[in-house]
This record gives sequence, C-alpha cells and structure tokens, in this order.
Amino acid sequence: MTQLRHDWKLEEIENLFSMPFNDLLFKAHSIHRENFDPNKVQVSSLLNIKTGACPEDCSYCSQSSKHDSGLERESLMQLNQVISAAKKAKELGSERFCMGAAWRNPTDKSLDLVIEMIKEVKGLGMESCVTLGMLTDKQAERLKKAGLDYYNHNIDTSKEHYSNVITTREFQDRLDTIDHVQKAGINVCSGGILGLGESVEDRASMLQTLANMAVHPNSVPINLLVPIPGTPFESMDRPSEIDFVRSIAVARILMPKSVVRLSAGRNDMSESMQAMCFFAGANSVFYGDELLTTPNVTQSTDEALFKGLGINMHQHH
Ligand code: SAM
Ligand code: DTB
Ligand code: SF4
Repeated sequence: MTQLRHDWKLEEIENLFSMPFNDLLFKAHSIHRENFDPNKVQVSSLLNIKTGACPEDCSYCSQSSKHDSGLERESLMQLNQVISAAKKAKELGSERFCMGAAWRNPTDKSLDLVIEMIKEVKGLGMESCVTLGMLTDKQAERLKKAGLDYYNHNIDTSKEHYSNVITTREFQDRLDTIDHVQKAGINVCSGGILGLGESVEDRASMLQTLANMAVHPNSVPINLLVPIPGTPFESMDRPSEIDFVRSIAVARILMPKSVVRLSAGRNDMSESMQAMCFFAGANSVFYGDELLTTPNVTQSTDEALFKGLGINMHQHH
C-alpha cells in the first residue's frame, strides 16, 4: 500500500532528483503501477473563455497587458460558443472541459456568467474545470454550489523563484486561493511550469509545496514553457529532456495518487520524450488542437502516439 506523505524535506526531494536516471524511473514507474493502470491516460480539453488584457505580469504569459505578444484581447465568450466547444470536446472523447480566463480575479458579476457555463458543461455529462485567477472563500463556495468539479490554480514555480517570474502578486496569494478552493470542497488542480530559469532546487521546492499541502492536488499539471515572442521569457533556455522527465518522476513519487498531467509544451516534445514521461508517471494530457492561446498537438497526432504506445484514453461512462 502506498502511504501518502505530507512531510517531505527539501533534501529528500533533491536526493530523488540526483538518483541515477534508471533507478529514479524504475521507482516512479513502480509507484505508478501500484496506483494506476499504466496504459491509461486521462484527457482534458481547454477553452480560453476570456483572452488577453490581464493586469498580472507573469513573464511567461501571452495574455498579460504588461507585455506585447500581439494577442488580440477578447471579452468573455458567449454561452452558446462555450456549449458548442464543449460538445465538440465531448465527441472527441474528452472527459473534462477546462475553461480559462485571463483575469487576476473574477468579479461577482462575471462569476454569474461562468456559473452558467459550468452548468451547461455538467449538463453534457462532462467534468467541469475552470481557472479564473484568485478567488475569495465566498466565490469558491458559489462555484461549489454550481457543481464545479475542479479548479485550476498553479503555483507555477518555487516560492524562492516566484518574484523573478511574477511581481504583481505573491506566492502566498496562490496558496490562499488553493486553500479557499479546497475548503469549499472543490477538487484542486495545481502544478507548475518548467523552463522559467529555475534551478533543480527550485523544482524540488515547487514539488515540495504541492506534496506538503494538507491534501495533495487531485491533478498536477506539469507544463513546459511555451515561449511566447514579446514576453520577457521568450528566449529562456529549455530544460533538458532528461531533467524534464526527472521532474515528472519526482512528482509521481511525491504524489502517488494524483493525476500528473503532461501539459503545455507537448508540441515541442518528441514521441520518445512523451513516452518517457508516461513511463515516469504522467497519466493525463490536454487533448485538442488548441491550448489557451497557442497550438496543441493535433488530435490525429495524439491518436497515432497513443496507438503506438498501446495507451487508452479514458472514455466517459
Ligand atoms: N489567469 C489565471 C491564472 O493565472 O491562474 C488562469 C489562466 S493562466 C493562463 C493558467 C496557467 O497557464 C498559468 O498558471 C500557467 O501555469 C499556464 N501558462 C500560461 N502561459 C504559459 C506558457 N507560455 N507556457 C506554459 N504554461 C503557461
Ligand atoms: C495548465 O496547467 N496549463 C494550461 C491550463 N492549466 C490552463 C494552460 C497552458 C497555456 C499554454 C500557453 C497558451 O496556450 O497560452
Ligand atoms: Fe494573467 Fe494568468 Fe496570464 Fe498571469 S498567467 S498574465 S494571471 S492570464
């Protein structure tokens, strides 16, 4: 039986990162097998319901008003457009529909409209997820009442590296929102981005924060930075493939029962790199041609990848 721990020391996690690669992967894969069917991958689809003009200054993001990525701003999407996108995602076999908004935080009025969207998605028989920025405890409770299944709120990087990446909010603000979501009884989806100029120690620290939460996030998205021209991080060095796979393996070891999502950045990964990530314990992806503002792997490419690996996408029901 896998014991869940919430008391990881930074040094223990750094020791995992420095294990010989084969030993690390064997350990992670063994834990993965104890807890999951190793040939199943959960699929979620994304839709950006409000694009651009975000007041935050996240150095990686195309949607911040502080940098010029050339992205056209768009106001909150109409309900009927959301419904047709969700129907399409469902037809493709997606289990969860995630709606993202480029907000620092939603207003109570805009939350009314998002709640309508959540109800429609639920009505289609899909799991619902939204990512809307910071929430108050009252707003989290309203989302719970509306039937929301998951809230995505990434910690993005380590506490130590945070101010090198974002200056318009603090690391603690992220933890506070996650706390409100957890207390409201909504499943938490929280992870981060690799390739933000962080050290291995930062990666260990980021995963430590996630693993030492009172409840492990149910979903842990690990994104590889999608470099966006016009943002401060447009020419960041990419982590090596081996270092990226190591981080997936460590996430799997620290959070044995969480669904680890190989998230943004798959478009720039080879099949073999993705295969290593699935072996190391990743068991979810974003499926569909678009992420939020950038292209994702096409569905036909993913179908071929999964077929080649003998991986099944969970089908609803
Ligand atoms: N504004 C809300 C927030 O920041 O939580 C919700 C939308 S925001 C785009 C959601 C997440 O997308 C971020 O937390 C970040 O992890 C991820 N993200 C944004 N831009 C990215 C990029 N260029 N590459 C990889 N991940 C990115
Ligand atoms: C997450 O961890 N990654 C998604 C989702 N949660 C909201 C977003 C990825 C964004 C990639 C860059 C873009 O398309 O703008
Ligand atoms: Fe805004 Fe979210 Fe982008 Fe940061 S990551 S600029 S909060 S949309």
